[in-house]
Amino acid sequence: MTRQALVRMKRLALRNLLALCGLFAATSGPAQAWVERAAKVAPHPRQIAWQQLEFYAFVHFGVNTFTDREWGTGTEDPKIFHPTALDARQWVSVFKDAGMRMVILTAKHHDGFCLWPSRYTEHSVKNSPWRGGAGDVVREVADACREAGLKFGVYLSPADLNAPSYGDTEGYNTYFKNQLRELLTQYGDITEVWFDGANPRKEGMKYDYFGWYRLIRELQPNAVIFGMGPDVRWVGNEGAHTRAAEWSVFPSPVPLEQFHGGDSTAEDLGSRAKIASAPHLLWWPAETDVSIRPGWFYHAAEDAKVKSVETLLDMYYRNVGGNCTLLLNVPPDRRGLIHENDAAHLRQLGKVLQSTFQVNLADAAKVQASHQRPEAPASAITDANPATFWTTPDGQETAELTFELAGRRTFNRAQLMEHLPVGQRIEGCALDVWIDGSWKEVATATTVGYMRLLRFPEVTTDRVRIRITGARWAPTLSKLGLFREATAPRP
Ligand code: FUL
Repeated sequence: MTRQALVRMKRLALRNLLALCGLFAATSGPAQAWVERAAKVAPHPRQIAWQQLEFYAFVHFGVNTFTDREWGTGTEDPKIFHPTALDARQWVSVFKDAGMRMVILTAKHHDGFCLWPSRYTEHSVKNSPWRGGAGDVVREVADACREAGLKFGVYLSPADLNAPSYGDTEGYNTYFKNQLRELLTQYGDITEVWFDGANPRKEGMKYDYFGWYRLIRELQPNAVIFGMGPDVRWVGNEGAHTRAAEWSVFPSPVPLEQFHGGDSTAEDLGSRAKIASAPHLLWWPAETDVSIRPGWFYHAAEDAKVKSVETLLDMYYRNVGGNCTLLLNVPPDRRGLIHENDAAHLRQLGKVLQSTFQVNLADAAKVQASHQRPEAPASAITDANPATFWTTPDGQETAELTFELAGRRTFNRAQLMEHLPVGQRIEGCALDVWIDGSWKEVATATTVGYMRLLRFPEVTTDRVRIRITGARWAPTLSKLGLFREATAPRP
């Protein structure tokens, strides 16, 4: 018998004994084994690197910018694409000031117009008056991102209303892969490839999803594939609505090799009930796409409808702080610039984020844990090293952690992070503060995942406590942050 098998047997024996005492009665048996399995589904390193980008820009730009439409028809004359002052560095400087770490550009939207001079169609910037037909928006944005240290990704619409082959499965898939190859080989590192839901659909058209994925893995192995793809899930709506419990483990009817996305619109995607009946469990984490304006493309009539700094900040807390990444669309105008209103809101947002999260008031705190492992002690939560983490012995799914701060501190925001390389585990947690001689609960949450941000009225104390009230398996934490958002309303 191997050592591992022996440990497993001992664990089972202990569980049975505890079950006899009634302690584990509700969580033992095959259902619990499946829950344990879900808790141990681990992300691919490329998915972890992607999640760490947290907040990034979506850029919808193309012929629709000039026709004032949201969906083009494919019959637009390329000559209408004529930005007068396009400056990708201006876009990227606004995005960077907002705290964003990547830009995803609509290289091609459903109308088929290409923002790069593709060899495979005449329907592109090369037949526009912009830069005398010698311009390449994809290149200018990719270069500006690289210069500023931001990642770059591309949106390539599976639907193409201009391509004569659209509808002819074989011909169109070849055309599509040729264009994908251009984007994956001519512009340096691509961090995310974005495939939307393939609307408008064409009768009889079958997409060669697995051929696309093979090409991406071959040419850009670190890129994640969104949507109709295996790496990143659409959160399920375009209104930045987040679930109270956002699980990155997704129940799938098929194994990963056969997976090309699934319906992610239900409110409950990953609860115990959902995973219990799932034939396969996949790491498929959520990305939220939402626009700073009502539309995805720029419309002058929406200049006064740019979301307020308060709304954007609230979306940041709920999404980045709710185990999703936030892909915020900011459409350039007809000049080819980010409009002054959008730029002002984004820069203000960046200032608030920067000043709030600059100083972690939990740094240098001393931690006591009800349970820990010698190789994963609670001190790892405050050691400012994201690679180290705390966990409990196997079979221990609740715990209490008490933090003695370096002095009395005033804060109104808390940040919890799990150690994702071993899976997502926490199902419930609470934050207490020591006030006037007793513990006072200030916030509770369900899942944590990559990051949970908690908001509560300002408190001043030198002691806080985290209670892990439930987990699918031995819970982990790699970080506690305590912060003060100065602009938040006072209690
Ligand atoms: C959808 C598209 O139809 C919209 O135009 C937009 O690009 C949105 C982000 O994805 O599927």
